[in-house]
Amino acid sequence: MQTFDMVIRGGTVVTAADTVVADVGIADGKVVAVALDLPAGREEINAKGLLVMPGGIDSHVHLAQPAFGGPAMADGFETGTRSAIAGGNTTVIPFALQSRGTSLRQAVTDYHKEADGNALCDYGFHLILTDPTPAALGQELPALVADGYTSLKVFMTYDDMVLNDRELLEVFDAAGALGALVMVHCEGYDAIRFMTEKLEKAGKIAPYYHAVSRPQSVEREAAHRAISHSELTGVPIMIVHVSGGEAVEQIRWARNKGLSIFAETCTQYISLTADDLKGLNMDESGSKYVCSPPPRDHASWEAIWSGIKTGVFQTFSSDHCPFFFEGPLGKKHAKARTSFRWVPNGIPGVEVRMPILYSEGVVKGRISVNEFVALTSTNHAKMYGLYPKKGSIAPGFDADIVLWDPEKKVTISQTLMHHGADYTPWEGFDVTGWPVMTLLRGKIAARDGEVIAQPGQGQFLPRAMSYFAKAQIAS
Ligand code: DUC
Ligand code: ZN
Ligand code: ZN
Repeated sequence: MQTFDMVIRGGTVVTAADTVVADVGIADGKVVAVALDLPAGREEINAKGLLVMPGGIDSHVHLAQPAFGGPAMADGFETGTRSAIAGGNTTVIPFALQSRGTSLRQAVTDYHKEADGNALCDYGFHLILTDPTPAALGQELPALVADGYTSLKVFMTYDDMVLNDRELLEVFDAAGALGALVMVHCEGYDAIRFMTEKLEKAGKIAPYYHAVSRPQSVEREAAHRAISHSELTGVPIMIVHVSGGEAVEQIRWARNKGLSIFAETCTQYISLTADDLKGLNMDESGSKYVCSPPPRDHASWEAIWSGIKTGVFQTFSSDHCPFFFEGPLGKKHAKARTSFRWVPNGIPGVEVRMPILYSEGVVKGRISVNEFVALTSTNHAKMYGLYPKKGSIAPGFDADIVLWDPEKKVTISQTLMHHGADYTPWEGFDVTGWPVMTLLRGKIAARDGEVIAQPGQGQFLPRAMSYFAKAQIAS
């Protein structure tokens, strides 16, 4: 008879497909049984009244990354993954950024030094390709894809990262030949530069003007251009951090045309607005919300929800990109006060992604709990080559599980957070539904707000090819 290291008993097991009351039997870090009335395990967890869901996979986080006009980030791998676990996640996929003039392999080596031995949850890496030399595309990329770095991000803006159209086409082509998935940051470089300089000349330098400098048209134009390049090369792409209805329309149009365009949205685009950047009396507290693309308005929230409900978006991520608010490294450091363009660009959110989507989505009746699981876990695993190891609860999957109290009411506050940043953009935001226990490969990693997992418990995940990119190439 099967023996279990642990049985999670009597909870409501939710996957992307099904909702059933069942016990979950775990052995050697894997789910081995989902059934009624399993025999006793060595350890028993009473999950009555709780949802038993796959641990969250946040496929868009930045840790220990020196970029985005910022000083050092507020999170390295230890605090960032601690925060992830506290928020119900068991896997994150941060980025290994290639600095121009250096090799992709060097970037991967450097980020492993940051992550290995420090991470509390499992992790993979996307590459960020900023220097698409023939060697990078022809030699390094094939070798890295073979080693399990099967996705890469490119930027259409930022001085030190932007690729021109020819370069984008070359990267799409090279990635497509390998079956790697290309993630695209869609905001137009020249339009942003033009607006930034114009605003600064007019003395409009407060954090709020960050949002004015990159309106939806800037995202829409870039999204359309990326889609056109995808069409020309025949290579699927994932448009990340989509912020509003104008880009949604482009993606919907492309998908209706039969193009393989995938898309991600993030917590801030259903819960923050550009008005948050104003701060009190236009002071620098608006910088707490500076991220790119910027949060928009209530109409955009509705457009994003419509995209979520109609399948425009496969993944819902945090784009956790944490900076301090106070201090010489903070968002209001001396130079940042001279113009919005110098405000470190990003916000911390890995810990609140699941609670905010659950509360705004499931509790308010916009999505089903199964869609919640797809958007926060299963689709990330499928999109980024982690399925069927991660992303569901069924025999053979890693026992990465979050026990979720669907009734628990919490007011988000910095005092509850485990991240390294000194603030949360969602201070005072009320949610219903909260993770009460997180299991990583069958071991309790967090319980009732206390993180138990230790640095080094997280394992590096070499990833297979994207299920979606592969499927599209095959068809
Ligand atoms: N893009 C990201 O993906 N994260 C933070 C800032 C940015 O421009
Ligand atoms: Zn980006
Ligand atoms: Zn990002």
